Amino acid sequence: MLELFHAAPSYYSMVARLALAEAGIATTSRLLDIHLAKQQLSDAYRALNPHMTVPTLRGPDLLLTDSSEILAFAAARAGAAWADADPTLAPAIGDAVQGHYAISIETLTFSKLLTARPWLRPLVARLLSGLSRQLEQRAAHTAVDPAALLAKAQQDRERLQTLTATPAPETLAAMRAQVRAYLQGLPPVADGAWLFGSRLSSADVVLAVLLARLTMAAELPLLDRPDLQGWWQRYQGRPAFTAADLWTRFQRRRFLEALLEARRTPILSSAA
Ligand SMILES: N[C@@H](CCC(=O)N[C@@H](CS)C(=O)NCC(=O)O)C(=O)O
Repeated sequence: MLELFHAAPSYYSMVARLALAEAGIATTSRLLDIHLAKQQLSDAYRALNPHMTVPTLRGPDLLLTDSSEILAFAAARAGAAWADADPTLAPAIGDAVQGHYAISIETLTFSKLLTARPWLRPLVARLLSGLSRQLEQRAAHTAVDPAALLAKAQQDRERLQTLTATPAPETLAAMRAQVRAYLQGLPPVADGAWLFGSRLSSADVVLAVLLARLTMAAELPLLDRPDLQGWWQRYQGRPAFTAADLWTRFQRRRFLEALLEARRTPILSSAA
């Protein structure tokens, strides 16, 4: 059985959940609390995923530590059921997937949050700089891959820089332009079809997660193409959309329930 380590509201976990659901791949859910308990930073999880991020997919002979790898795995398993299997379409699908990964979802989400609630800025700054300091202190006192902890601390400092060096509304405007250009660059979609014809593709999976996030951030007006609006309506009716638990609004109760469930996650119970 495959185990999916993920977090309920996490964007890249949703990419993995949707890819796996669309490909009909069953997994055991292993929820992580990446927000309060920060289980992704634990040594047990670090041994599994040195990037200290979710999602991770683990199987008897498999360890995938990035959503793009899980997406590619799902596409390979789906075989001819997905348009990715068509060599004439694969390059364009690959470009659409890559274009999606070039968008910093975190910058989009946080610049929106800080534009709407500027008073959160000092809190976010304190949290991120506190986290960097804690990681640096841990790195100084552990023999377990301290370089990875320092790299993560540096990443948090860079996040802080991105969020505070430029006023949030300016960052948000740049993110909106990038997302708009991405959506404009997607192929025209025929009535009743998916992005690359009658078969689903990896690009459909990432687009669905992106649009779910735009909806949650009240940024769906960026989607002004009627063909893609029709696509989005159709996509939300797919069984996998429900099965993958794509969040289109923040669900406080579910968020807290997932944190509680995460406390019981046997992170490495079946490891060597
Ligand atoms: N490139 C990675 C990015 C994963 C990622 O950034 N995950 C976020 C949640 S959406 C995370 O784990 N954040 C926790 C952290 O960075 O400490 C992927 O596609 O899997």
